[in-house]
Amino acid sequence: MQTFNFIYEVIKNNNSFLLTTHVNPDADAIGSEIALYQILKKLNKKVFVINHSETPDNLIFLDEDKIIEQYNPDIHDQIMNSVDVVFILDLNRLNRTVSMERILRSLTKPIICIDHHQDPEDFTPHHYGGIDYSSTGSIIFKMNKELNLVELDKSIALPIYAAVYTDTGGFRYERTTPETHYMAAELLSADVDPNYVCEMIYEKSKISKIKLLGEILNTLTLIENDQICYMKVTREMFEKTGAKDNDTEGFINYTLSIEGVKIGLLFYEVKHGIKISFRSRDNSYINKLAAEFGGGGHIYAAGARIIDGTLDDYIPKILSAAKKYLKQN
Ligand SMILES: [Mn+2]
Repeated sequence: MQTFNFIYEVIKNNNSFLLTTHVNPDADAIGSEIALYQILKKLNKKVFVINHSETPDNLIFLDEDKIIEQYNPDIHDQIMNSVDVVFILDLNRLNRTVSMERILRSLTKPIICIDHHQDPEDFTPHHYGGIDYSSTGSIIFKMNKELNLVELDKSIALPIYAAVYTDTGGFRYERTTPETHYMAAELLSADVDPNYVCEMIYEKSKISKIKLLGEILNTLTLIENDQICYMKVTREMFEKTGAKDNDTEGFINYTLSIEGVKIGLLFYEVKHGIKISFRSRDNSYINKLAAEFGGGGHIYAAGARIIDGTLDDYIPKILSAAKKYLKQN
């Protein structure tokens, strides 16, 4: 079993840290950053949290002190060059940091990756976590506990709870274990209100988002004896409803919520090209389908982006490729 001793030494022997995460951050990404920020601050370290993307509206409650900055090379390259250590959280490919990838690759200081995705890219020798963990937040929790770094108070427990709660789909997904619930019990004991977290993340939608959901559900189509379900979202739908790009978070889950559906796909038209979300169940290794189109992710949840691709070109190609992944069963 992997220990966190190297991280202990790195924290002990250094003073300044940069934390970052993936494009379009979710609650696991933001929650892990804020929790690790709080841990390091309590240890009297200097900490910067810099992301490619802005924090989605429904996660701003995790960053009430506005710790997270959005990457601007003119301001942040100097900081990134000067910090002692970089922590990269909740991502397995450095290109998931988009505009920050170039500078991250140029750094010669220790980079520590804490993540739970499949097949991590070899951009550092220091990877912690792995696919047995339900969330990156749960790795931070375990690390803090095993290394006895700081006391688990609400400022750490709340972002970790948000990370764990969302990445397990509200304690529903496969990697939800007795340990997940023991951890949740400890987090709630640190004064986290589960109802508040759920309400802030899932129950503060703008009407524009729900209208966009309506538009997207209107495109829902079932093929291959109703085993593959796909939907699409176009720029026109955003214009019509006034919704924002990150409002589509979680919509893909409607595909797998239909009885008998084994593969769910959501095709997005983005400013440059298209993006695809892939979901599956029953041993359909959907990350391999994503990889066919230059993407990746978890076994049952993956994504891809095709610059210069169009929905009309790629929907038929991807649907045709998706059929192979049903036959594995
Ligand atoms: Mn995650």
